[in-house]
Amino acid sequence: MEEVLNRVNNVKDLRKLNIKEKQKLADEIRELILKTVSKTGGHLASNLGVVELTIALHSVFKTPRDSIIWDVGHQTYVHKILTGRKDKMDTLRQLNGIAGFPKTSESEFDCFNTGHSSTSISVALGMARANKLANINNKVIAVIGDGALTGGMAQEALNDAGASNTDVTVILNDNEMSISKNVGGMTYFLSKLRTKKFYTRTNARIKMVTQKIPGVGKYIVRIAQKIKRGIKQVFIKKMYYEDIGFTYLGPVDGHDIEKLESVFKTSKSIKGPVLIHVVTKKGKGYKIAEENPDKFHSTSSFNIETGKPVKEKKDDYAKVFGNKLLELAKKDDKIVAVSAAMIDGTGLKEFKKQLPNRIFDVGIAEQHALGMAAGLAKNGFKPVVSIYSSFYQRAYDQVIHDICIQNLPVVMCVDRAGIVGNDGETHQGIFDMAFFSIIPNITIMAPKNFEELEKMLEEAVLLNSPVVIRYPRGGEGETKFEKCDNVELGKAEILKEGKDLTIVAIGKMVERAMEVSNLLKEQGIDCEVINARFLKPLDTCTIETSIRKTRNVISIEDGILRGGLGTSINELINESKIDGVHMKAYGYDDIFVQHGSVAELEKLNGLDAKSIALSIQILEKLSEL
Ligand SMILES: Cc1ncc(C[n+]2csc(CCOP(=O)(O)OP(=O)(O)O)c2C)c(N)n1
Repeated sequence: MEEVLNRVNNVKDLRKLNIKEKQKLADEIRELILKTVSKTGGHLASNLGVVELTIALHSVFKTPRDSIIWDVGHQTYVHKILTGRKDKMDTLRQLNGIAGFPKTSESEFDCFNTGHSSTSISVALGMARANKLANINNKVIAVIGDGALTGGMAQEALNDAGASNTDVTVILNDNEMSISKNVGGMTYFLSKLRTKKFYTRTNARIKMVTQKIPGVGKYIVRIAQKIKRGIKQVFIKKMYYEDIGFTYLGPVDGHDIEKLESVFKTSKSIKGPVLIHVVTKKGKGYKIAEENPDKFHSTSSFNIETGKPVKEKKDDYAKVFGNKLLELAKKDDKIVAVSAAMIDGTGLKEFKKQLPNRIFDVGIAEQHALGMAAGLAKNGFKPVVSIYSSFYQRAYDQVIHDICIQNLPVVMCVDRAGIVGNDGETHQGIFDMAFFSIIPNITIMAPKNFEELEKMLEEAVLLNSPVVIRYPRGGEGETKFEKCDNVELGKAEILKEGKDLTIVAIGKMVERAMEVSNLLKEQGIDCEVINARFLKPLDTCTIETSIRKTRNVISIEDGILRGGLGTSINELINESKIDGVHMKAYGYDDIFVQHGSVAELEKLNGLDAKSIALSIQILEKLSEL
């Protein structure tokens, strides 16, 4: 029985509850999240870990006047439940339902959109500075995980905030986990801090007691803080956060609402930047997730009793990539793998198990991953980096400056390329072809199926220059292709000959091209289907010959149109001066794509086979044949 949750529709209701009721509320919220995510899929373990933290935050801070910026934003289900969206939880991550991440368009309580890691402290500091300039006295709070703290942007922001003399609060949600166990030197430091329970109590008590003394309270706090710092220096040689300008409070038990509220109240009266160190357990309250927090970081729908996925997981591109890379690395000891906190997601788990010295997990640090890979390549190794498409966005300069200008042989695998579905606009991998294709020295390929990915990887590690291989989330399509030619640099593959219409597609959209071709055949239109394989260098010869024959061409790609395959074919038509050609490009047209299933989103954007085949523009042109 959801006795308390039934009464809590918004933060005002929450603030009326006593501590016992809030504790009961926490249990009920956990149940709702478990029930929801077991059906919709989503980020389970991170949300179960922040139930008390979120309750305490909304109890003490006056949201939405005070702003909470959630780093990554995958842990905001509790926040959504408490801020008026409880009844929409069954629509979580579904098309037209509530998003899995904060969205300013969804609620005034979502004060900033997030999805990518390590941005919250910068944004919070910007907001706090704006408040200061405008004489507005509202609080700004960044909630950041220990994983997200490994990101360079977070470190840059801490550096700036520490010396800013600005009232900004950073809440470090430390659960010792990124998606997997957190990595890097910062984790050693945090584990030392975590054990210093003594200081929490001292800190909070000094402030609580002394601030109650009228007149001299503030003065005493300052002296006490100085003494406290002195003591701390004796026990913790380098009190890093205080040294760079923060007042450090903690560590606090992140599942004790009373303690959390107490430390948050204390923090409100402290001038300048404050860092509150909160220790939580990922997956808290659901034993199966507590024991497997990495598996339940992000999950598809599952059975609550057993924790088993509803649909058995089939092989996917990431796994095929990981297995093939391991096979190649066993034969060539110059091959090394690089991951930015995504060993499991990118299929490198087995590689790590079998060749632990030849894989580097650098944390949520895509810029560093690529810079470091450039160094490995410069000194004679063949680094293969696997990063999700949308996360390459933040390492663009490293691709240009560290890798491509020096023409270094780094293989950049772009996982989750194209539409990823329910994670929504921050995660859709639709920009990579456009932003990679304009960089000199780079080769860009995309496989139509698993077999072609393996062949492309074989080819990529032999090339002595930067290579991108992009492939989608999940498995290959249903189509069994009759052939899979060996991969030859810059060579496309003609899958079907025809005389009326040339269809050029790349990557997973090659299957779509075959479907379109079959549908059009029923209408008497004979298509030539070309698997481009390479976006760069494009096989202009094969494509031009086909266009000259059919005089009608369409391109299909799972990326933003400008700068992608369609743009390249249009350029080819113009440069080769092929007159009287009807051309239409199918892809995502100048748009950020929302959340929903991949199939729904493709249909919505006119990219399913039926929509393409029925596309009025094409049929009009073709009727002239
Ligand atoms: C730039 C970027 N790289 C990778 C990811 C994928 N990712 C999402 S959550 C996460 C781990 C976050 O760990 P932490 O901040 O500690 O939060 P927790 O889930 O443990 O609460 C990662 C790597 C991302 N969202 N953004």
